[in-house]
Amino acid sequence: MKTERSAELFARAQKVIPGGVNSPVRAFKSVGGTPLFIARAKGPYIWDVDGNKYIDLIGSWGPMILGHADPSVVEAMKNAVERGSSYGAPTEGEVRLAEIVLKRVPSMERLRLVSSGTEAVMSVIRVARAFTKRDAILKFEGCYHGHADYLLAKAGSGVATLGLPDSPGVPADFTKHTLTAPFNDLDAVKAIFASKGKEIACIVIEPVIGNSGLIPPDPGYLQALIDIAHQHGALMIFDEVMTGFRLHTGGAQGLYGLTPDLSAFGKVIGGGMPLAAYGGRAEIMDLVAPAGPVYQAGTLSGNPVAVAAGIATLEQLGTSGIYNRLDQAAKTLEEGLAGALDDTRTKGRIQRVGSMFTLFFNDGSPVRSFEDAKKCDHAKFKSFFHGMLERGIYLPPSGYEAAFLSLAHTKEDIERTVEAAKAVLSK
Ligand code: KE4
Repeated sequence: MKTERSAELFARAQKVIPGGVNSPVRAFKSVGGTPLFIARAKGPYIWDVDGNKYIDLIGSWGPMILGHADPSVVEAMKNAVERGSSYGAPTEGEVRLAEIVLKRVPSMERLRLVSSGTEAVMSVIRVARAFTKRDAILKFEGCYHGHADYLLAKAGSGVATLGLPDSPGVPADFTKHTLTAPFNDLDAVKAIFASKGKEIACIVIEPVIGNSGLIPPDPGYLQALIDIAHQHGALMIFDEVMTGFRLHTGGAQGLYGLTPDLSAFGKVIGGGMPLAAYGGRAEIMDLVAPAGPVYQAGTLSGNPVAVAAGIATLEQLGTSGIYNRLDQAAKTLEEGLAGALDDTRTKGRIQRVGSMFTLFFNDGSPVRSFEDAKKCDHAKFKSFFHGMLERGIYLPPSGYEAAFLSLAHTKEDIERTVEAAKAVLSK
């Protein structure tokens, strides 16, 4: 596979952009090799600048649930941008998008549009702190919520100790209110609330983790967290940036029938454009300026072109049966990949919720936490990744990421992916 042009561009990019990319995971650091520079994409396919075509199982890390360059989304964006790209003033589209989201996500009574998942989570935590008048937050190992300083925290020595910065440039003071617990471990959460329950403003969680590879919650775990939070006067925040409108028309909370107090959305909601949202109960969200005193603002918040892409995407996702169709296709892929592991006697495990999945190379036991994910064979993932890439299958370049199937992937695309996996694993 010729990738000279990508290599040239990568060399050029590293002279002007840190690491040559505008988001670290794109640099192929954990799998090695030269990142592909993409020329175009359509439906389930992407083409790199050397003309190589791939079946895309990243989908821009989640947004492209309809497939790339979906005609209705392109049309909506064209119509919008011909009327101007940004006004810095309210538009009807923002109201329509908010009404669509509130109708599909019953826990949401108010929402605010912002431009990235990081901004959505950062803002929703500020509101939770204002509403509860508390400072501490509880997050979970292996969950990623964007790059706000205090969320770049790792667990301190004991499970109840305060967070330590997980990146240079984050002052220790900024993470001292960030508590961390292992995912799927209720006892750890009970211990933290027993010692610091009065200080905790909120729990923030990926209801289905996509950022350690795909890790589902144990049955009943999320509801138990909501109950513990409420017993101590804390709020429950679901970070649905990845799961929102991906797993179900109402996100993970819709899939599992749960009611968090606040939620953050991103990715799918913007249809591939820089658009995210946060929201929840009106009594909490009406604290947000200018309705209330909690400040949050954004020049491009509710951008009309991004809103047009979001509305076009969510309108298509409102078609009845569309999530079943996507789930069935993902189930077929999961079964095919599991079959490839069996046929080649490769030790490993597929974990899937809806159209998000990860192939873990381990002894086949469930991956229930970030600790479990770390124990997987990431060297094997690295060679699997490159073997699949050579066969025209573009997986996320890290064993700690979820892959995404879109509504544009055909039966043949799924069969080709499974055949490629069998070929790679039998080597
Ligand atoms: P953004 O600021 O990247 O739009 O969203 C941050 C974010 C928040 N919450 C969750 C659950 C997320 O998954 C993300 C971002 N996800 C990563 C994928 N692991 C985006 C890809 C990247 O960082 O380039």
